[in-house]
Amino acid sequence: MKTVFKKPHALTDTPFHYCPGCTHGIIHRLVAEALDELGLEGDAIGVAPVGCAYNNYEYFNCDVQQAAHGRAPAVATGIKRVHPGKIVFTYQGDGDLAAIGTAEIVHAAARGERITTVFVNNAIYGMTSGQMAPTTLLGQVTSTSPTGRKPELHGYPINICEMLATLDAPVYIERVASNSVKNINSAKRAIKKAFEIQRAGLGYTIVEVLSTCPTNWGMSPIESMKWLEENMIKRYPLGVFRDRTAEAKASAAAGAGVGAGNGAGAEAGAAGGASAAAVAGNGAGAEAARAGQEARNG
Ligand SMILES: Cc1ncc(C[n+]2csc(CCOP(=O)(O)OP(=O)(O)O)c2C)c(N)n1
Ligand code: SF4
Ligand SMILES: [Mg+2]
Repeated sequence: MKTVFKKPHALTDTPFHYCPGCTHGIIHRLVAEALDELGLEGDAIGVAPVGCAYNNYEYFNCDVQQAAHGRAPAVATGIKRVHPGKIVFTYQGDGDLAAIGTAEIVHAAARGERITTVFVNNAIYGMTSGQMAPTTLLGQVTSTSPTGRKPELHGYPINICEMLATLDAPVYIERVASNSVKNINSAKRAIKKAFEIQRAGLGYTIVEVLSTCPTNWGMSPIESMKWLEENMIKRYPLGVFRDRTAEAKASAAAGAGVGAGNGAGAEAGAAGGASAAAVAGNGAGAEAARAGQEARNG
């Protein structure tokens, strides 16, 4: 019999523990498919969050290090610097990344660490039973905003991609969604591209995936997909917020240091040298890259 559909090899056979309709499982699959297709499984090291995906080391068929809540980018930085030839990715929820881990993600991105972040934004703390997250929408009911999120009480949602796109170093920032076939295909393309950029040693990449939490949103799986489409995408528009792949490649080819000896490059990058120079602004190529980005940003 011809096999037309199978589990990616980069996923183990352990069944997911996620609730019905939760898109963490879809996003795991996309990461695994990208690793398979790029032949990276043996070279990948994941960093697991604290949140519903805390035990994704049971699911990914590669080494995965658990980090304390919010600290995945710092842990990934250490792993990547010790193993510059590996593909190192963090997998983080919005409570993990945008609340307790805000400092870590901003500084890892600002340093241009050559890691990839898969940011799963479901607008709520799923694991701890539905508290408000920094990404909770205005008016959204959560267990800690029972009458809806109010700006005067709870402040405004944080758009992580837009915020990180104000930094010089990131090479690739894209927001995608997990609610339709079209959007899931696009999410896969984005995750794969991020890994390819990391494999080429070009710099920091992040893919935000809008996700569902039917359990804590109090909805059926179908209603939650609809809610994501009608509410989350309005607040968190899908698209590419930064793509300096071409510029970073050109700088690398011109010998600016990106990708030239990952270990040394990472060290220099941290000190504001090679990798930062390639994407951020010490050198003609980088100046051009910055001008191009500014033009795109309007
Ligand atoms: C230092 C620390 N503070 C708080 C917690 C409690 N905690 C566990 S998971 C979590 C939030 C998870 O939400 P998110 O990161 O959005 O992941 P999700 O479950 O929604 O995927 C919190 C606050 C913890 N484990 N450690
Ligand atoms: S609580 Fe929410 S985020 Fe966690 S597994 Fe269930 S649906 Fe997914
Ligand atoms: Mg969450």
